[in-house]
Amino acid sequence: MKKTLRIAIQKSGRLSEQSVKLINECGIHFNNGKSRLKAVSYNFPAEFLFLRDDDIPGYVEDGVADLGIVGENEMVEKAKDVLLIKRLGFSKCRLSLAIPRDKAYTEPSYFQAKNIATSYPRILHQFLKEKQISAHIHEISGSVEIAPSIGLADAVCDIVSSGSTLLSNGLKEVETIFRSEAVLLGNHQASEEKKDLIDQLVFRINSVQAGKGNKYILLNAPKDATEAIVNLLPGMRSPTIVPLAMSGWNSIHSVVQEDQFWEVIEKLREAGAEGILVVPIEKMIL
Ligand code: PRT
Ligand code: ZN
Repeated sequence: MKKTLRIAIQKSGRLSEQSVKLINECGIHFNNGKSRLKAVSYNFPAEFLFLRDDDIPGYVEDGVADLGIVGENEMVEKAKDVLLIKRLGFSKCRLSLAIPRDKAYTEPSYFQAKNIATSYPRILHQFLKEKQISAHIHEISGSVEIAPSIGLADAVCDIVSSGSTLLSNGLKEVETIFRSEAVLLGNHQASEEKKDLIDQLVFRINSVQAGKGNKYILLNAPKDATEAIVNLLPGMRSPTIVPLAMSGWNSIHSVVQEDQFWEVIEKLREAGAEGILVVPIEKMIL
């Protein structure tokens, strides 16, 4: 029987939509009724388990799932024996210590003998140990941010994204102890056949990510400006140059990294480029 990859993704929460979107961008599709716990892809040998994110590292460790998508914070906190196969670049956040806004803060020794509420006792314990601070960790599973105002703790250690939750609870972020994003997890016991499927999936994810990090650029340039412009455009090998019907002009095509994009555009204009078109790249095979 042909092997099928089992991939665990969050059923409903901050990771769900983006996890499914990434899988779909990899050309893997499935029909999923909202309430279902399992779905089978109709165009890739994979099936999907929809679970709470807390359970995913354990399912992957046990081999119930071959792969899982969770926040790196969850992976480290659960401390299961899993492999981090790939960082996925979405659901970025940080785990931070925060204290009431009106308290003065200079350094981590502030937390000595304090009560800290968190859902991440393991990661917090590690930080406190490194800083040689002895504090009391009060583990709670949700609504951590209200702990100081109800007298449950002196400080919190919680996930922060925009910072507005802390702000609206009268808290200020004073130390970032962990940075996280969604990650693809695997286990040690994958068979050769499954490893092949995992490689195929990772190859597709790399192509999707590379496409997102780059733009395809087309522009027109007078022939005498072509060399200067080509020098600004490295391309995957080198830019494509096509003569325009109008004599004395070329069309130049290339790929530009997203993070260098505006800087390059400015220079291209200065060098005489006209009619610049920028096109998103869906996938880029490296
Ligand atoms: O039901 P299930 O157990 O599956 O989900 P969950 O409630 O445990 O997790 P969920 O869906 O809230 O988050 C899943 C993952 O998303 C987390 O493990 C993080 O890796 C990541 N992530 C990214 C976040 C945030 N951003 C985030 N902002 N997880 C939680 N938050 C919460 C945070 O706890 C705090 O309450 O949002 C609030 C802070 O947000 P800001 O924008 O106000 O700073
Ligand atoms: Zn959870």
